[in-house]
Amino acid sequence: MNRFYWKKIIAAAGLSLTIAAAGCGQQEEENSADDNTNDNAGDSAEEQNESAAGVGEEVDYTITGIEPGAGITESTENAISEYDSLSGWEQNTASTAAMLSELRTRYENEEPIIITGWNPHYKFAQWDLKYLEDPQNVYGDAEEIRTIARQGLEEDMPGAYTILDRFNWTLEDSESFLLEAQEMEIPEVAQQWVDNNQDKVDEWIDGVESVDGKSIELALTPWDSERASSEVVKLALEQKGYEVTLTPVDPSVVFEAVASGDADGSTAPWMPKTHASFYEEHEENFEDLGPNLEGAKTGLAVPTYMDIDSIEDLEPAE
Ligand code: PBE
Repeated sequence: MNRFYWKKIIAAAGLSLTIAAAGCGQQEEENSADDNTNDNAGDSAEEQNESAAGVGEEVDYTITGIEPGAGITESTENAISEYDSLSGWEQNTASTAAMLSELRTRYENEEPIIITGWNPHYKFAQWDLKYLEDPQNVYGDAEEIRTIARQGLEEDMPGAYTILDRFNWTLEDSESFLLEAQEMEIPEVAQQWVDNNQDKVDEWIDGVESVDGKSIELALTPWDSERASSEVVKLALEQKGYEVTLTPVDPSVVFEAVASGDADGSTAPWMPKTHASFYEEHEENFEDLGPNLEGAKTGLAVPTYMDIDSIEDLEPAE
């Protein structure tokens, strides 16, 4: 892939982030409130089924998804084809901002909604949400976020390679960062995080030789979790004299760019499920430096006031 192509895709990815909340019509309010007042004692299997069938109808057999190019969008298409209970359902894709705005509105009105959800993200701290059980393991139990490097980076920039290889933080680090980022710009939160955690940064940069303005380009996906990790790694690399460019693109392009050598590395891949198809396509042509965050998760999620627990509780569309 040539550089022109990859830069063009960047523009497209940037654009998709600005798509405003798409016209996902408000659901009628009838019935929805009643479903939440069910006394557990009365929850026979039959009643559960009834209320779950009601959910399907109330959400118009639609899952509120995010960007079309996200890994979780592909996982959700797989879920729709693998679960009988989702037969005839659709996934509405627009943007993360549109999904969050729809979630906010529905939540405020205690109306049902089924979203594609993931951690690390602030939404579980902001709203009472639960993942639906996924007995067929389409989304996997736990994901990890990994660091990848282009072939030859270790020889060309051993110091940068070492810092990328060592970079890791926890789910808690990332989620408290993302909560802060509700009030501040991500680069500012990153600076604050590094100021408060210089001991961790010191472990990553320990013994690494300083360079004088060597350029390094990291590809990332445009979600806040990856903007956060990339900004933190950028600051760590800068402490050793690297000049770091961060380029947000779709997940497929992250892998293409690192595999072709157009980008030097990335802290954005989610495995073993979310980005598996892109990973497997390019696996011969990049180096996997292992997890930088463990305990990530993706799946279908609903507000806890909804009376369903599993994807299998749903009913196929007629
Ligand atoms: N996400 C967040 C992305 C990766 C980071 C789970 C929404 C996805 O590709 O699905």
